Amino acid sequence: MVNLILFGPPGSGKGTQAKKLVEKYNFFHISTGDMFRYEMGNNTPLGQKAKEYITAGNLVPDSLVIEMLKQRVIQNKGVYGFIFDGFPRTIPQADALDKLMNSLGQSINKLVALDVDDQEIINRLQERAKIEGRSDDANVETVKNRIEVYKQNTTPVYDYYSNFNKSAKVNGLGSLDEVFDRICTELEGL
Ligand code: B4P
Repeated sequence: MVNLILFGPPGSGKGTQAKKLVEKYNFFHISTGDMFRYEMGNNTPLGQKAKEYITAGNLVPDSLVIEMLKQRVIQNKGVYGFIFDGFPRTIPQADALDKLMNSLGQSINKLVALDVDDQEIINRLQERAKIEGRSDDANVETVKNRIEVYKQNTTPVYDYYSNFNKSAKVNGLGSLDEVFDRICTELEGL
């Protein structure tokens, strides 16, 4: 079983590349962003709580994210491998994920980070705002806050897995296929 974290700033291509990885390797895809959008779309109590954070470009509190993630993993523990997209985004989330995987007799094999500069992120998310109308993409100040939150709270997760020689950075610029090939190269030999 291979378990992968797909990492990177907002709009770096995590969700886009996760779909391609699922097609090729049959991973079970868990996107905490997609899960929250589902909850918000259905106006559930969790969705209502998450909405104020997401709309402002802030992280949803760890306790809410971790509980939601745990349930999804445990419900699907027999799969070939998980691809975690947008999780973990903080050190407490990384700790919780490691403990959860340990309790299932598994571990994270690799973290692949997509490297994309701030201006490209802003351009991509402005384009996506026109197509998908996501509340957290439309306002440039909100996008800038998401980038700042990523730098402050989320980049330490890259170093956390570097300590175990599990982190790798790939260039996230270029065509979808070019980025995909770079990620696949990192997965060789796992
Ligand atoms: P996410 O859903 O994870 O949002 P994201 O980072 O914008 O998605 P992603 O990075 O996958 O988008 P993609 O590049 O595929 O999270 C949304 C919010 O939920 C967070 O801000 C937070 O509030 C909350 N949340 C989620 N998880 C959380 C957690 N663990 N803890 C706390 N809060 C959490 O797509 C971007 C665009 O770029 C697309 O339009 C795509 O077409 C385009 N694109 C992709 N690759 C490209 C390429 N190579 N070239 C050109 N364009 C490309």
